[in-house]
Formats: sequence, C-alpha cells, structure tokens
Amino acid sequence: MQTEQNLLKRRDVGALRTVEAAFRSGPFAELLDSAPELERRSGMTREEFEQEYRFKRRPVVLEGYAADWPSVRGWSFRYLAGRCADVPVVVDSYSSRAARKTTFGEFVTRLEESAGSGAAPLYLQEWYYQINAPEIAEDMPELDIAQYDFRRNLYGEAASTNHQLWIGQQGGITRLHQDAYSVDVMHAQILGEKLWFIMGPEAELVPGPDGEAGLDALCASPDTRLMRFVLRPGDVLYLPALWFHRIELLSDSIGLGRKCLDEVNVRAHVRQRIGELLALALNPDELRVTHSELFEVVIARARALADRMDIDLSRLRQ
Ligand SMILES: O=C(O)CCC(=O)C(=O)O
Repeated sequence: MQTEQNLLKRRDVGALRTVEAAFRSGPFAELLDSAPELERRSGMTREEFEQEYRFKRRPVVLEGYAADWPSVRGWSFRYLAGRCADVPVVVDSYSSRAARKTTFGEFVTRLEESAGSGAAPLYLQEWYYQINAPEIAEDMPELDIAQYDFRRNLYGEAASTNHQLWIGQQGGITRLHQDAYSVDVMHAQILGEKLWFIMGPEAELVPGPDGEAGLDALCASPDTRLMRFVLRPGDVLYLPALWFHRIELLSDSIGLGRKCLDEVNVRAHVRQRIGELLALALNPDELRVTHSELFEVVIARARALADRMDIDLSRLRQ
C-alpha cells in the first residue's frame, strides 16, 4: 500500500491527532489569530457568483444569502425535536470511540441537560436527514447558486439533494479535512455561529528530516493559503473542491452541508467514488485501517446514496 506523505490528507488516528494538535499549540496555532479573513459579499447575483468565484475557484462567504429560509427564521433545537423526536441518529459519528446511536429527541434532551456542565460537547455530524425526516427539507429551499451540481446528471435529482445537517453544542469541533469525491462545499448556517479555518488544496504537512511534522514549513509556504471567518445565520459559504477546512462551534449551532459537483471535477469524482466502492467491496479490512475513525461514516454515506438512488442493497442475494 502507498503511504500518503501529506498528514493533512491522511485519515488514520495518528495523523488526525498530529494535525489537531497543530491547531491547539505550536507555531501553526500561533498563526491562526492573524490569518486573513475570507472575503464576504452581500447582495451578489448568481451571475456575479459564477463569474467572480465559481469559474475562478475562489472561496467566498455570501452574507445573508439564505437569510429568508424558514429554518433560519424559525428553528431551535427544541422545535426540531418536536418534529423529529423518534428519528434515529448517530451522534459524534466522526470518532469511532465516541459514536453512539440514539433518537433525535433524546439527543436534544441530552444537549439541554449537559449544557454548561463541562462535559465534552455533543455533535451530530453529517446527518442525512432526507432518509428519515424528509419533511424538514421544505425549510431549507434549494439555492439558485447551487444548481450547477452535476450529480443530478450522474445520479438523479434525489441523490443531488442528499444534504447533511450538522447540529451541535458550543465547543464542538470538526477536524481538518478535505471533502471526499471532489465536490464543492456550499454550507448554509442556520443557527448560531461557527469559526472556520480553511487552507488551499496544495497545503502540505510532511515530516521533516527529524521525523516530526514540518509545521514551520506549513506556516511559511505560500501554498498553505490559511484563512479564517465566522459563519453566521443566513450566511452561505462557497468552498471549491479539495480546500481543507476545520470548524469550531462558537455557540450551539445548526448548519446545512450542501455539496455541488462542478462539471470540471466529474472525472476525479467518478474515480474516487468507484475507488471507494471497490475498496469497500474488495478490501474493507484495509479501509478500516486507513479510515479507522471514519469507517462507519463511509458506510453511512454509501447507504444514504443507495437510498436516494433507490438501490436495493440486498439485490446481490436475489
Ligand atoms: O460544520 C461542520 O462542523 C463541518 C461542515 C463540513 O465539513 C462541510 O459542510 O463540508
């Protein structure tokens, strides 16, 4: 097996810990406060967005672009619990040791009970709500700027609206990662505030001659392109494919993770999708090692896609 040298791209526990530690202390952590702010634009038209950002692969925050969504105007944890009380969810799914199954109603009760207790913040990450709670989608209307999503052509309409909700407590963290399958991130903030750090696709953290992660080189390289910003209710982030991102919840928060496949990335997307499916089918043990923290997330993603494409996962047995 080839070993990925860039620690930012690896998904094994050792690499995840090293990268997360770099955000907490040392030369890279010191840089975070002075990182430049990502550009924010308000009142932008779809045409301006396409010409000035999407075609140039430039990230941007579209301030207040989703401000009139019913979810932005009306949602709270309690309100959602009223609508989705018995819906099954997996909380803290990004850590194989912390992940556990519960219902959405119980998750919200635990959020309320543990608020301010000093316990580790709870985070419901990458919740494919369309599977068990499709009715809440009406509160998050489709974005006109997201209509370029080529997955509609590849997989059909339902799969292209296979979005995820991210619901968690102040202090929750999503570790640095690149989104799989070369999709653009279009993240809409619904409730609360999140601090994002992003880095360009060429950012690299490799071990130096002493074997330690080369943090000074990461800080110094023009490829790193570190930026920061806070996403507030109604804001929509456009982050082109393969940009790294790490998120910290500044308050209790709900965000909608919406992905878009740009036509220019179709080949890379198909290659990654097929590669992952082949690995799952032919070499799941290896995938368990390389994605030890995220193996169940990979399975959940594949199940969600099959569901949205109306694929019967038992059909090989027929
Ligand atoms: O909000 C988060 O914690 C993570 C969101 C994310 O990674 C995404 O939308 O791609």
